[in-house]
Amino acid sequence: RYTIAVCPGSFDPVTYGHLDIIQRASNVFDKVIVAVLNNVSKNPLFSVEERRELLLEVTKDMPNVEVDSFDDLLINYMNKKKAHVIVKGLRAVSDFEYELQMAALNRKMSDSIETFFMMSSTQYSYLSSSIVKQIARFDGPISDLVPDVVEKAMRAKYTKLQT
Ligand code: COD
Repeated sequence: RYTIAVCPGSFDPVTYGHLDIIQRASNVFDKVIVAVLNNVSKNPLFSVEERRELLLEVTKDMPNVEVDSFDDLLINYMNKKKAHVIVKGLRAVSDFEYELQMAALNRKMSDSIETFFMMSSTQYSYLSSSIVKQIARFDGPISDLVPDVVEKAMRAKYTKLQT
């Protein structure tokens, strides 16, 4: 059957670590929806609209990848999209406990939905949006961590915040 997978996340902002998982998922599943969570509690650097635009830009050469946002339980969103697979990246053991809990709860809420985990490529295993923000905040080097458009958008944000 035609398999729709969802890569959910905050993507504040998208990094090469996210892109690696999205790209690899797009080689395995028929369609991949990258879904930005509109997470009010997280005090994000970028608005949902800005995060979506950056994701659209960096996935534009992946024909079976769509970008969307949601403000709901992931399971409700999955049902709405008729998607059966959640794709998550696993970086280190520290990701495991939380992901195990979420996968188990999601499964309990909807037993037709499976979570697939992909091991982070080793060169990105240390990478997270929050680490990139810490470095960019103090004008440190991030060109190996995020695509060019994202770097530009971050520099613009922090310049604005400082003036
Ligand atoms: N290498 C590989 N994978 C990576 C990397 C990297 N360097 N960096 C991030 N990832 C993966 C993460 O493991 C994650 O799978 C995904 O990319 C997104 O990461 P983030 O940091 O942008 O997003 P999170 O962790 O803040 O997103 C959390 C969710 C939005 C997925 C989660 O909170 C959720 O599903 N919320 C919806 C509400 C809900 O249903 N809650 C109940 C769940 S039981």
